[in-house]
Amino acid sequence: MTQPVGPGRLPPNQALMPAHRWPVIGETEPRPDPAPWAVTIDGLVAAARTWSVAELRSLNWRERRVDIHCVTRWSKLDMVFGGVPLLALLAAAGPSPEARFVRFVARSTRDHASSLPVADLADLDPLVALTVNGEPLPAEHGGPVRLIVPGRYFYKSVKWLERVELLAEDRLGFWEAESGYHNVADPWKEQRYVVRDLPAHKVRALLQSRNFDGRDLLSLACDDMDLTGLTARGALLRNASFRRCRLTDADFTRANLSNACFDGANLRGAFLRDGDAEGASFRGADLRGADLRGTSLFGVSFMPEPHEDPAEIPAAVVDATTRVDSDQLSALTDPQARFLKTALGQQR
Ligand SMILES: Nc1nc2c(c(=O)[nH]1)N[C@H]1C(S)=C(S)[C@@H](COP(=O)(O)O)O[C@H]1N2
Ligand SMILES: [Mo]
Repeated sequence: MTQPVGPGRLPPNQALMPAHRWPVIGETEPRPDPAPWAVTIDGLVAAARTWSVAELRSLNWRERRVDIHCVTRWSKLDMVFGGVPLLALLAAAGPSPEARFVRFVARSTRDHASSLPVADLADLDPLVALTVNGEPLPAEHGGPVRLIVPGRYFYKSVKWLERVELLAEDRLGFWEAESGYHNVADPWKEQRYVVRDLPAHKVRALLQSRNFDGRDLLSLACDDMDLTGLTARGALLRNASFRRCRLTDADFTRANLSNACFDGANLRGAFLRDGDAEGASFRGADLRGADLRGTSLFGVSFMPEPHEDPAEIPAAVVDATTRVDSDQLSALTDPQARFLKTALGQQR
């Protein structure tokens, strides 16, 4: 069941996850480490401080109702997180005047991290969270302790927080550096990605070759083009736009298409296998004969959202020749899954 959402609760181009679902995004567990859990604040502070989880529990406990918005276009409203305000911990450590950024480091095999400007902390009021909806945070969702940053895309909310470092200069976090995620991440301004600027002549040559194999083409814009037979195997096409393109028989095997837009594109017979299409949009796209097996479809939209005009944004053309594994349906919001299931059953 999707509960009705009042106006102004969902940032642009976000859709609600059903209440009972909370996907695990990115890392699924912390780095194995026998050391007891502790959160340390260091860097440009008067006195570095460390708190054990038990100590955190005994500090200024606060419960906070937070709406979470993932950059891959799903949101969950009214999550209640419990923990200690980051500002209370910072006050105890005493940031130096030259500390302008705060970096959050996870107990993670890849040293997963993210950062915020110190100047934004008073407004955002992040929480060092230990519980969700009254229960301890499950490990896959960042337990025993994660950061919650209200008012930012959820990638700023680092799971398995163990270090808070005050810095004079910013250091890009994991997603911000690796995936072109926007360093501010305000969902109300749709600050999802930075735009990678390729010189126009390079873009032209690339489009003429119709070969994107293995290329990093974040946010590439190629609306309204004839790209029949394009090969884009393993290409990084996050946030790319292919609106109304001819992409018949295109090969996007193992491509990263998260948040890409294929609205109105002709994808008949295209291979979209074994890739990542989280948050992508296929509204009005012709997907007959297309193969999406093995591709992650979290938050994908195939038909207009309730607030959109179906005359302007029609539903995708999907039938029994479109190939999707049944377990991929569970990654969709309820209305999208219902639409796809019905359409897949149609013979033509
Ligand atoms: N340590 C760590 N924290 C992380 C990530 C990660 O991969 N590793 N992914 C981020 C992203 S992109 C999102 S959307 C949220 C997902 O949190 P969830 O798995 O609890 O839904 O965690 C964020 N924090
Ligand atoms: Mo995310």
